[in-house]
Amino acid sequence: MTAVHLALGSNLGDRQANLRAALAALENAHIHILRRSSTWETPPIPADQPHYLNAAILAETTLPPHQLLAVLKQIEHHLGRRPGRRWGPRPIDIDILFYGDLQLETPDLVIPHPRIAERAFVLAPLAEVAQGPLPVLGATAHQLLTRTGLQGARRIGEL
Ligand code: PH2
Ligand code: MG
Ligand code: MG
Repeated sequence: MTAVHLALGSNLGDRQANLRAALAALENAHIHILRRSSTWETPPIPADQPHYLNAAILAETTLPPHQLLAVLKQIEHHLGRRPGRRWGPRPIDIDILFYGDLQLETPDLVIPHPRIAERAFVLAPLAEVAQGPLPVLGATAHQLLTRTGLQGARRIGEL
């Protein structure tokens, strides 16, 4: 079993329902959720799209990284995601933030996720599920969040 941190985002349709459906689909795919963040509403980057709901989870899985990625893509497709522009609006996005303390750089998968340290929409929920120093990065999510500021992210309730 490997501990993985995943980030979830939705800015189309019933955003909260999309996040919850993603959690159920992860459990069905034998990705066992150990901790879940609150739901956060966050300004979109880039700004020309609806606001996002974001969340983060700590889970454990036996799937190797690329198989985990394939399962996440299947779940995204199952929940209505279709190919679109990079950083464009989507009903669901599930990203691998950390996979144990693995460092990986392949064309389709980079771990840790490259932009964690700049993005409050990742760090605010992550800080709720990851208390200690983050793998590879060394700082805690809370410390990184203090540097970025909340960037308009606000906690809106239970996931
Ligand atoms: N995801 C993106 C691009 N921009 N902005 C917010 N607020 N939240 C996201 O999850 C997000 C984004 C690409 O994955
Ligand atoms: Mg993403
Ligand atoms: Mg993604």
